[in-house]
Order: sequence, then C-alpha cells, then structure tokens
Amino acid sequence: MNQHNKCSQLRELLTSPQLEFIMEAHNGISASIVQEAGFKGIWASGLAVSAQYGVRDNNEASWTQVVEMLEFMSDVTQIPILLDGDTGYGNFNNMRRLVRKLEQRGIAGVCIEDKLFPKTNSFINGSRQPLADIDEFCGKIQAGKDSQTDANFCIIARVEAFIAGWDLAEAIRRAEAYHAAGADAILIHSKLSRPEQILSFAKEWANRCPLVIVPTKYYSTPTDVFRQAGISLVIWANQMIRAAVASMQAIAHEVQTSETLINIEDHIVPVKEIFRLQGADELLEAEKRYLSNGVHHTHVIALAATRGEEFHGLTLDKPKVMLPIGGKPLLRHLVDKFKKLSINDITVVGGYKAETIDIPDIKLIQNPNYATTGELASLACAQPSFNDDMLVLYGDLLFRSYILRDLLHCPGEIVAVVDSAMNNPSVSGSPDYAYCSAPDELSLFGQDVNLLHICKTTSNSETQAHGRWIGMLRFRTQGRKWLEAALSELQTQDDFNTMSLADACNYLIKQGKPIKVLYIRGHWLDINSLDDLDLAFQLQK
Ligand code: SPV
Ligand code: MG
Repeated sequence: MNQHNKCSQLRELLTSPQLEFIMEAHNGISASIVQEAGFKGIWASGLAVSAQYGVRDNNEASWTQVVEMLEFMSDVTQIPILLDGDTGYGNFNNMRRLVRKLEQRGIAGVCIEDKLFPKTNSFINGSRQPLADIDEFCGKIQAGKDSQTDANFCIIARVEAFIAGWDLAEAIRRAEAYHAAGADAILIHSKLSRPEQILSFAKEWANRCPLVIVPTKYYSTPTDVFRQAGISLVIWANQMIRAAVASMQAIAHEVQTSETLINIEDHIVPVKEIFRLQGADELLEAEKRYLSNGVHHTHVIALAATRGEEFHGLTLDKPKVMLPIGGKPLLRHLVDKFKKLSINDITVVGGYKAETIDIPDIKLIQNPNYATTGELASLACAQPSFNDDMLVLYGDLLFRSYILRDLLHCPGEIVAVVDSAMNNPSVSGSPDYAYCSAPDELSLFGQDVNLLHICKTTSNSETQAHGRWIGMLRFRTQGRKWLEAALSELQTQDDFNTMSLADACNYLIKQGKPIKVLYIRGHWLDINSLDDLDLAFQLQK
C-alpha cells in the first residue's frame, strides 16, 4: 500500500456520497485493531496520542514525537490516517515542514484548528480559548497545500468558533475563508450535548465542501441525523483510549487488591493474541527464508522410553534420561546442547514414567506400549512430526558439541555417526558394531564411506568391525521417505515390536539405500551403568 493510495482513500472518504466513519487510534496496536474492526480510516487524535504518552493535550509532546508514533501506526496499517495536527505546531513555515514529513511517513492528511499554539483541548475552558487570526490561518492552509506533493493529500480546516463561544455567523465566515484558502474539508466542532450547532451549520453550509464532525459530546444523536444533514465524515475521536483506560484501571485495581491473577485471566486477551496482532507468525516464516545460516530447522527426535533397569533403585521413580549428572538431568544436558546450536524443535518419546520428564521447551510424546515394544516402535510414535531435516538419537547419549556440528554439515540423505576408536574405554553395555565400506583413515578424510551393517559382534568371518555406531542418525528429504517406507513395511512383520534402530538401518541398507558414515574418535557416551554416570560427569566438564 503506497502513500498515494492512502491519500486517495482518504479523499474518497471525504467525497463519497454516503456518510463515512473513522476511528481514533493512538499507537501501533490500537491502529491495527481499528483496521481489523473494519474502519476505513484512522483519526490520530491529539488528545489520545498525548494521553498514551501520559502528557496533557497542550502540545506537551513535541510534533516530532507525534510523527514518530504516526510512523508506527502507518507501518502496520493499510487504511489512511488523518492526523489531528492541532494548530500545525507553529506558523505557516512549521506547517510546510509538517506536511512534507507527514507525506514521507505515509500519513494521508492533516486537520488543523484555528486556535493559537500551544493549544488546549476544546473541552477544557473552551470559551476562554482565543481563536487564530483568519488571514494568518488561511496562510497556513495555503502553505500546507503548496507543500504537498501528492494531489490527494488532504488538509482539513477545523472551525473552533462554537467552542470559543462565537455564533453561527462567525463559524460560517471562518469556514468560508478556509474553504477559499484551499481546505479540502471543514471540521465543525461543538461541545454541546445536543447537535443543534452542528445541524444549523450544516444547513447553512449546504455542502460547499465536505463537512466533518466529532460527536464526542452529542453522542446520543442517532447517526441517521448526521446522514440526513449531509455530513461527509464522522470522527469517533477518543473511544479507543477511553476503552483501554477503563480496562486497565479495572484490571490494575483487581490485581493490586487480590494479589493474584486468577480473577482476571479470563477477562484479558491471551498473550498469543498480542503475538498475533504483532504479526509474530510472519517473522517465523521470514526466519525460515532468511536465517537458514543461523537457525537450524533440524527436528530432533530423542528416544527415551526405557526405564534403565541396570540402575536398579535409581530408576524406580524416573526413567534413566532423568538421572542427574552434575545436578542436571541427563536429558537436559542433551537438550541444552541442541539449544546452544539454535536447534529448538525437539521431540522426546517417553514411555516409562514419562510424566516425570519435565524438561522445558520440548515436545513430549509417549509410546504407550513402551513395556512391550522397542526403539523402532517408539520412533514410529514420532512419525507424525517427521520432517525433511531430522536427527534421531538415543535420549541417554552424551557427546561433545562438535560431533553435532559436524553431523549437521555432513552431506547424505542418511548419515550415521560411527566411533572408530574401538578401544574407547568409556563404551559400556552391548555396543552396536558398525561395518563400513572403508576404515577410518586420515587419508580418506572427506571421502564417502557407507555403512554396510550394524550388529552386536566385533568381527564376522571376513572382517573386523570398523567402529561403534553411537546411536545417532541424520535424515534429509529422501532419507526421511526411505525411513517412512521402511517403517510401514517393517510394521507388518511379527517381530516389529522388538526391533531396534540398528535393525532399521540394516533393513534400509538391504533395500539399497545408502547410509553415509561420519567417523568420530571418542568424545561420546551412552549411559548404561553407574560407572557411566561418573564418566558422564567427566565428559560434561
Ligand atoms: C482530539 O481527538 O484530540 C480532538 C477532538 O481534537 S476533541 O478532543 O474532541 O477536541
Ligand atoms: Mg485534538
């Protein structure tokens, strides 16, 4: 939406044959709300903008502070904003600069009133307020009109004659002069609770140019009366700030006296409504487009369904992933490691005592049949949240960060991390030995090595194992498809419930799907015993 479009929209509101309405807003969020409610335009009220700054409507906020707020309002809306420009913040020269700056900030028009700077709100001691000299005010209008670059930018002249205690004749005299000076519309203001002054003016004026009114005081007048009087535009001038104040006063009072939020939560919008109004979703989308170097969209699936019987009493009331290491649950170490690398999309598949897994910022899902099923069944539980950039690993794994970083950079549709340090004393339990297309040799650094087989024995008839698979796999788009196909095929087999991740790898390899190997040399631990807990403490240090 460009500036020209907003100006022409405002002109249309003034010149359309039917009665139109614009609503007050005083900052970005209220402007968004007004637009969302369906209004075709916004009144940037001097009273309301001053009030949201906490100052009086006496030009206590500088004009640049007002314009700064207008920019926020204009940035989040596509409908035109008409600024209540008070007296133009000075003489004709100040008016010229104001108009140029307003156009630059995407404001569609300005209304200036024939009072003296610094002005006072029309409803405070109105009759004591001196009016501007007519000729001087006409000069200001002309200067403004001569300064605009968009022909549709609107300058509205506000006649304060009734406010200052003058009669209809004076009001008409002034309006006539301002119209002749080039004003695009006349705003006729009244502080009476009935619309007589406005209606008599409208009748006398007889549509010489569009007429604008502010029915704050004569609010009980049926809107059709304005229609029949030929008014062009009604400004609802301050209802948004008054609504906000009423709500804030009630809520502040309640929380202060009750010392709890329990009574008010249902009476205020949820935080996510604020996010929505701020356009938080758009930023998330943009991050996907522009932040691919910094933020990873890797989805981590950590398997954490088993109890860990080998820990006996320690896992009576929690699964082994919740055992503390250095005062922090094992799983928390894992999650923190991912977060450090800006990997925030983490699903944990729990089972045994899953309700005790209270790690923040993870998505916890459950394998309800954890007692009778294995790793592959747990992985299948996470299938609805598979994506094209996944990392599947054991939830009881500890490793140095560089392993993760290297894995993220390693090409391949499926990548398995294999530790070639066969004499690594820190590996306990029953390791998964990996047989690969080539051993880990520095001379091969950077070359493609494929996984051939994973099993529990360290050598077969032909060859020695090349290392230990550490229980970590990376899947990209194709790899995910292969995995999903494998899962649906394997699920039909009787022994699916006992299958491990290693079984899935072997199946994929048999199907001819390449699994790349990323060799490492130590620096990881899979927690299988009390001794491992001690070692883990060392590794984390
Ligand atoms: C404003 O909204 O600041 C106005 C309208 O100038 S009124 O307060 O009614 O004078
Ligand atoms: Mg005002």
